[in-house]
Amino acid sequence: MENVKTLGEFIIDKQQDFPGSSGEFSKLLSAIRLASKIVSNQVNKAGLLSHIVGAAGSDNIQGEAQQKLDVYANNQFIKALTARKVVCGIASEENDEFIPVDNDGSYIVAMDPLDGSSNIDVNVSIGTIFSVYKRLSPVGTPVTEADFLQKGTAQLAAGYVIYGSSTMLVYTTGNGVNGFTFDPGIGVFVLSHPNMSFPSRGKIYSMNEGNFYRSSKGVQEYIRYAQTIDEATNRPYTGRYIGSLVADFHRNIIKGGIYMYPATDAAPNGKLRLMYECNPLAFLAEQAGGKASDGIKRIMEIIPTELHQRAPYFVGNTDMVDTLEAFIASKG
Ligand code: AHM
Ligand code: MG
Repeated sequence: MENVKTLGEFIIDKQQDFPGSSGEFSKLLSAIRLASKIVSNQVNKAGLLSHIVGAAGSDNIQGEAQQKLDVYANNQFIKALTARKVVCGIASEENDEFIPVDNDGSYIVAMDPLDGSSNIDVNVSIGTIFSVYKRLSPVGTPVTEADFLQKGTAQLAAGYVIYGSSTMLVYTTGNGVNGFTFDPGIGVFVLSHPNMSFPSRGKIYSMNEGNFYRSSKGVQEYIRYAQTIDEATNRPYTGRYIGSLVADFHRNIIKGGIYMYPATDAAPNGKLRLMYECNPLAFLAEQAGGKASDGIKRIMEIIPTELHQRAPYFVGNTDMVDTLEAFIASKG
């Protein structure tokens, strides 16, 4: 194969940009790469494997039913990250408390091991979301909750894996966004989408519009704006909602658009989790020239007070998020 750059090679190249680095961070990314391959392999045959499809019979801390594949993916990522001895702790959407790992590890990982799990049983795209921080407490001591409760701006890396018509791993270390497609024939991720960025103009809006009347006036007005015919501004926008954040985000970064999960009467802080979903995709969005907001302020500036905290979430093309914020500022 000519001109093919694998994720493994890419990680090594990037490590050489930091002479003297210990390689710990590369090991961490390799662990994520390995777990992604294992989960991808199971996702691809989910319909065949009764031990992997369906409810696990347990709830996570948010009271949501865990799927067997949620639990499986969680275990695989934890196992891979633990084996490399570079992570001191892991916080997962599927675990009530953070998991202390290795006192000598320098990094912490926050993750949603399988996002969009209501789509597993119906063969629709799902994903993994991850975020990496440097610990605050000294190496060699037990990890503390304060190590996790850092602002999104402190992220060293963030990314997602989409298990779609093909599997892709997309990540940033704060130097642009790169996407790698998994080639199952040779078992490697190949750089397929270098330097990803939102197109200059977006025309897709993604929201569960069943929540329309539960949303604030500002959000309702923005949706009406999105549906209004105005050729000069490319409207009406196209409505697309998969119900898998990773898949909706991935489409929007490629085609241009805004994803919205607002606060609702039923869920005053929205549904999505700041640390596992909002912050990592906010980091990617900003690195791709986009923006992420809770409707008023920058997502990555929110100081988390608890691991499983939620936030209203608007992410996508900068101009679209700006307009949405303007509607919220004037209508609430
Ligand atoms: P999950 O982490 O339990 O899968 O929940 C997050 C998912 C997102 O992927 C998706 O965008 C959203 O929940 C869909 O929620 P809704 O069904 O309320 O539209
Ligand atoms: Mg999720």
